[in-house]
Parts: sequence; C-alpha cells; structure tokens
Amino acid sequence: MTHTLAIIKPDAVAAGNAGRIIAHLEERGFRLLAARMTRLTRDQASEFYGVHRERPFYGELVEFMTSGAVMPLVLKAESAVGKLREAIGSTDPAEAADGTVRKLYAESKARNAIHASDSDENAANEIHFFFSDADLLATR
Ligand code: 3AN
Repeated sequence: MTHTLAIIKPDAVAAGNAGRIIAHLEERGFRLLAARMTRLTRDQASEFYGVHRERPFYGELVEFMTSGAVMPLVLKAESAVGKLREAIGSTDPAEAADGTVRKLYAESKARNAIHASDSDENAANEIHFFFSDADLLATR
C-alpha cells in the first residue's frame, strides 16, 4: 500500500461536490487517511505549484487555487499515485474518460475539480506540505 495526496479544488468545494468526490474515491478502493479544509494563501499556492512557475497559466492557477476553500486529502491504496491519476482522468475534462472525477465534476482545464500527486516522491512532499506525521498516525 502507498499514499498519495489529492486536493479537492475551489470549484468542486464551492459547487458542493466535495462529499461526492470523496465517496467516489472510497468506492474505487481508496482509504481516507487524513483530510482538512483550508484556504490557501497566495504564498502557499505559489510554492505548491512552483514547478509550473514558467508556464503561461501559472498566474491564473494561483489565482484560482486561492479563490476559495480547498480540501487536501491523504489517500491510501495499492499503487496509490497511479491509481489516483487514473481515477481523476485527463487535465482537460473534455478529454477525461467516462467515470473519472474530472469527467463527472470538472468545468474546464483550469477549474478541474481535483489535484493529484504525479509521483511517489512528489506525493511524500505534497503530503507533508499539508499534514504532519501525527495527522497520519491515527488511521495508519
Ligand atoms: P494535472 O493536474 O493533470 O497534473 P498539470 O500538472 O499539467 O495537470 O497542471 C497543473 C494544473 O494547472 C492543472 N490541474 C490545471 O488546474 C492547471 N492547468 C494546466 N493546464 C492549464 C491550461 N492550459 N490552462 C489553465 N490551467 C491549466
């Protein structure tokens, strides 16, 4: 079993889809290890998405991610990183496979409902961006 980080983004929280997205992931075999609701500061969002600093959409991405509440989640499953990338679908909901979170709940490439870590190394870093080891111990 491995761990990964998801973030339910401001569009999905504001639309009232957070609970449905968590249920969708649990139904697909993920165990919820930790969860919280927070609103990212500009500094936090800029740091979290630092790898995209040079991309043309970076400003828009930081703006969007600070626009409302988000829910970071730590999820556990067999090959959790790859399994979650599969469950969320393509970045662009128009290209996302049927039954994926983004096909069901995303509005656009920018407002795309959910973030998921893209490697085990990034998952460990992203989990620690939001949670302490003590947050994870309770359900491990
Ligand atoms: P993913 O979230 O599928 O890993 P990345 O890593 O390419 O996609 O992009 C990170 C985030 O940046 C996406 N989740 C999305 O919110 C935003 N993004 C990516 N491409 C665009 C774009 N062309 N226009 C606006 N936002 C984008």
